[in-house]
Amino acid sequence: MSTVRQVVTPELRRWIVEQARAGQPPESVLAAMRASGWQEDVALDALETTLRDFLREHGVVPPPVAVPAPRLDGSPSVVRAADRDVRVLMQMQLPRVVVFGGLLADDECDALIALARPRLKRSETVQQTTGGSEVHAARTSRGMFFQRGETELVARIERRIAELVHWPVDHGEGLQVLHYAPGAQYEPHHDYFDPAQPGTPRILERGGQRVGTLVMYLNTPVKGGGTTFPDVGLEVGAVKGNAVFFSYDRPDPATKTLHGGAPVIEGEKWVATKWLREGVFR
Ligand code: PD2
Ligand code: ZN
Repeated sequence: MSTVRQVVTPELRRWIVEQARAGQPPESVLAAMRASGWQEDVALDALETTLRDFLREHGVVPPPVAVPAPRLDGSPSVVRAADRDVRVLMQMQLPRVVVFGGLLADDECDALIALARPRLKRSETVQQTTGGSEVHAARTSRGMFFQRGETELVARIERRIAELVHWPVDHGEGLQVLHYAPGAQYEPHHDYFDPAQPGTPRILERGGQRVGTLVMYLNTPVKGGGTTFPDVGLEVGAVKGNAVFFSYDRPDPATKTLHGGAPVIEGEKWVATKWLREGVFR
């Protein structure tokens, strides 16, 4: 068996675009490439990169935009965020991920849980086909949203986050609190809205794309419940008061920000998520 890797030719790329234009589903394009002798991995790679470039050239995948970003030049161990010193525990460039220690005080975590608990409902996911929302099996947690600035505590945390990642308070969605019972998880997903989905334009009317996420841990599960980034084999442990921040400068898997909530094995898990938009979220 030959191990020489085949090279994708411009002719193959043109042919792939023609097939896509003719409405052929990717699986049949792939099958046709395999039948004419293309190696599986080369065919898949050609399909993915050709279609991605095609979508970008045709304005379906927008160019990179400015994103929220903590200022970590000089690798400080602590950064000041409004009223609090926050530890920097880990950072990564691609995906852009920063893990913070002590973003929230223990009593702030407890107070958020107490405020959220009576308002929890089965979590819904934004329905990208229509722009509405739906209950989804991939998300077995319960959740609720605060209004931005709803209480003095929520407003204080929002100001802290805004200073931490240098992004205006009014570009943030309302804080979401999620509760995971044992066995509950959040399967890997991207937080940005897929530009290819028909419901996305309606979602983007309110503040544009999501460009960053901050997941704050409100308790420490006994086992499980970390936040995973499968593209890079990273798992951030859920530790009370800590937080994981990640940003994505375009709504594209190239940002490597696929992430999920690992199943809670023992104990329970509470998080508060702040999603940040490109523009003012109303
Ligand atoms: O709770 C988590 O770890 C988690 C994982 C993936 C939260 C989110 N996504 C989110 O709120 O977007
Ligand atoms: Zn997420």
